[in-house]
Amino acid sequence: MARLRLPAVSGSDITSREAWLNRRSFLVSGAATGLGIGSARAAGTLKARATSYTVKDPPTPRVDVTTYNNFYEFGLDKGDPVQNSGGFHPEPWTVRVDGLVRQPRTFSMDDLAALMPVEERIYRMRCVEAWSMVIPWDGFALAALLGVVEPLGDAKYVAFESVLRPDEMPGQRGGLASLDWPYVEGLRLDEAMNPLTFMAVGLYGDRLPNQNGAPLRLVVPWKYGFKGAKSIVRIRLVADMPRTTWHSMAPEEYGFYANVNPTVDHPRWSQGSERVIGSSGFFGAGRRTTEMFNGYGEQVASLYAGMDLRRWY
Ligand SMILES: Nc1nc2c(c(=O)[nH]1)N[C@H]1C(S)=C(S)[C@@H](COP(=O)(O)O)O[C@H]1N2
Ligand SMILES: [Mo]
Repeated sequence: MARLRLPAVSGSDITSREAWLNRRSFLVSGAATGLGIGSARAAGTLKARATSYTVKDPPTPRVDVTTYNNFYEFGLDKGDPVQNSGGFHPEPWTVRVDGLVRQPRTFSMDDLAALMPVEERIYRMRCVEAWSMVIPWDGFALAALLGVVEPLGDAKYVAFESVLRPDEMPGQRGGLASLDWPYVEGLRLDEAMNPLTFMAVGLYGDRLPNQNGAPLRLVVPWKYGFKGAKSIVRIRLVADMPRTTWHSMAPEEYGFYANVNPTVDHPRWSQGSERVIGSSGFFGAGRRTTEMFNGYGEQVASLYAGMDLRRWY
């Protein structure tokens, strides 16, 4: 880590999922690539359209965005993904988009580059562990991609599957604490079609580093960060709510919806405020109040009209 940090003694750190996973020591569970976007361009630089999506808070320094990560396929500690992902190969890569669609299709990253103009979006990201960042992503709206495959009328949910490569991902080779691989996340179809829902292929104007989910990852800024599956190989349109990784691991702690909500605490910590990563300072500084829907209520609250968000957390 290039930056000096406070010792990891805040409540959100000591009760993190990592510590919890280690305590549980449950049994080991079970155990693709011409990325055109960027590769056809000069030295990894994405030519993104300027953003119309931005936030008041300053962007988190790039060094923090790329060294403080959650990507359990590469290990449980925040520094593990950058440390252990050097042998991961995000090129060549394909993503299969199928299920309840009229035009199922396998896209190479070159196909995506040709179909999807890249734009920048500066989004807030709030992890369920009560820390946050502001990240300048480069990518395209998921709705544009789904439009290409034409969802059928009976499609109600979208499932996102991360890559399974135990040879390149040490966290998938088991150990005391392991998730059920591959990592799967999901959205309701109307959430997936919301203009905010984004497929990132880059950050800070360069292709995604391995540790941030190269070459393609989901970003859903009004939901907890775990909804944003990394290194996606398959997107499936389905009729029923998909079985998602964290929700099936601990349903009472990680809801399917996982909308950022300061009034619904995690059973083991408050969600009322968050530690702002990259902000230096003494105790008390570097925290902010957590906002309903992470500040995106105007764009997404109507998706949940009439729903009890305490029950559907
Ligand atoms: N495949 C996969 N995707 C994942 C994770 C993971 O462990 N595996 N962690 C999630 C969590 S908990 C968060 S907070 C974000 C972190 O994204 P970042 O490291 O790019 O900030 O990725 C999410 N996507
Ligand atoms: Mo997270």
